[in-house]
Amino acid sequence: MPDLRLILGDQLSRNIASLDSLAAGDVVLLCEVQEEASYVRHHRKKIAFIFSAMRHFAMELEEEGIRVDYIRLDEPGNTGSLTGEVQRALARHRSERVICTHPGEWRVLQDMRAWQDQLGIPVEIRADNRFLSTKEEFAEWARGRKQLRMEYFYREMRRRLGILLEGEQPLGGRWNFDSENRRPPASGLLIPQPHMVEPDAITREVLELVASRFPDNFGELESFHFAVTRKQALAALELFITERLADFGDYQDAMLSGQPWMYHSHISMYLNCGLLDPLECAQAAEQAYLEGRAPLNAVEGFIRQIIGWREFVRGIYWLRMPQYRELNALNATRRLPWFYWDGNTELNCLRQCIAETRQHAYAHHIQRLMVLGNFALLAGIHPDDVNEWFLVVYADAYEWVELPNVTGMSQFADGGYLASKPYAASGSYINRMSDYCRACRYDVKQRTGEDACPFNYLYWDFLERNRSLLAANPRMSMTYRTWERMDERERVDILALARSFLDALE
Ligand code: FAD
Ligand code: DLZ
Ligand code: SF4
Repeated sequence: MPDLRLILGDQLSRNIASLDSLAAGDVVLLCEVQEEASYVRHHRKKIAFIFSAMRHFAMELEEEGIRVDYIRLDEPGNTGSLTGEVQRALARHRSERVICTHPGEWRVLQDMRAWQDQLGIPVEIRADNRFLSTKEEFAEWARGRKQLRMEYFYREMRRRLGILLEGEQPLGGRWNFDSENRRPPASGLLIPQPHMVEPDAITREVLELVASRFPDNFGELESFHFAVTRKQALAALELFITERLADFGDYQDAMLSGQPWMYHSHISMYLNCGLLDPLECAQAAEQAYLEGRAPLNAVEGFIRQIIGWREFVRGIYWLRMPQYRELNALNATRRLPWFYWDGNTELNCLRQCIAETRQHAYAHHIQRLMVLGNFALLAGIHPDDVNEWFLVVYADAYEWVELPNVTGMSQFADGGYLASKPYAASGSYINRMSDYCRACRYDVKQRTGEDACPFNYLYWDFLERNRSLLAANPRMSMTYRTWERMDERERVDILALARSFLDALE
């Protein structure tokens, strides 16, 4: 009897655990299902990317001589759910066992765990071998720690993987060069073109399918240029290493109108769906440093994101789910303003970042954290709404990575378990790190008055509103002192402006 080997849309790696020791007659099942395509109303480019990458991956397996059963979304009889499609495939192939890889989301894991009883056959769920730290290793590292700090986890990962080391010590004498990675955008920066792939016949067919089946979802489908095969994703990585990595560090936090890609790598969607492997990305960057093609601050910064942050947030997700999804430490209750969907706002920084997100299903980290996330934090938006938005709009979004970044890093909804202080900032941060304020209807230098930048008064209002939770934090005490030293009249004006702005949001 052939085994049924299930591959999900974000498991498109030839070396994935569920393809290990594949026997000649085994069948590999990939299925496009309505349930996965609509559990949130994903960006249309995200759906197109995943379907096209799935179809290309299936074709490559077939070219190797592997038996593949590929179910298209519009195929007659498609039940619309993973469970239904596994059940149908078991009957079709007379299989008596399912082999899968641990999924990236809690909700899918619950389904998979139920299959054994539901379908009456053994279901083997193999550990996801594409991460550099297992769930168990992370839990062991976290045991007994009240707060988790990425920096300490990262140092252990550097040592364990032997990356950027001189003996046991960090290359260059420091583990972290972040303090050198905060240059504002200089004028006249020459930013290279991103890696772009012309859609082939398979992608074009998928684009038509998505246009007709998901006409009202968020996001544009036009000018789709993502890589959809491993070969293309490797080319995207190579282009980043050659053309952008050297400046990645200096301008990591910089934002410029009309420049969504800056010097970032744009590989998160490839990493997260399995087209690229995290260790190969980190090692490619290390090699560039050793060959003198990129400076240490850039290379260390990039490697930290991949072997540090990416693994760290995944560890937290599996350690703390399902409770983590319920957290709302700051008791934020407001609904997400509609302009997050249509971009119709006078706040230029938000308008730019939302427009780029709609167009590309991408925004870089500082846009997500210090503009889009920061505003939601200051305005007290309910974490459920913020999480839903971030899960919908980015091509790299799966709950294992989206939820800790939103609930933990951006919204401080876990009360400081992941981040030592809230990433809350006034307009002056955005002004320093971008050119957005120059073309804004608001004045970033003003704290009060009808032209004052809303980030300015919302920032102080946020601190005042959350005083009981934040004032004891030693990293916040200077800020509270500045607020308390402010003229009483100004403080009253600031809070009143914030109140009327927030009331108008609703
Ligand atoms: P680069 O800046 O070039 O970084 C290189 C790689 O490092 C990325 O490709 C990514 O794999 C990894 N990385 C960097 N920062 C993080 C991080 N904080 N967490 C995990 N991996 C990281 N990333 C996602 O992959 N999916 C998400 O759904 C997601 N949601 C986010 C939501 C918020 C509110 C914030 C603040 C961050 C979120 N991130 C998410 C992290 C980060 O913003 C993206 O990984 C990054 O912007 C992807 O662009 P890039 O590939 O050009 O990254
Ligand atoms: C995101 C996504 C989408 C849009 N569609 C599918 C699909 O049709 N079939 C599939 O197997 N996977 C899809 N995915 C990815 C899954 O949602 C992902 O595997 C789970 O969220 C677990 O991370
Ligand atoms: Fe954003 Fe304020 Fe700058 Fe306008 S002035 S772009 S609202 S930070």
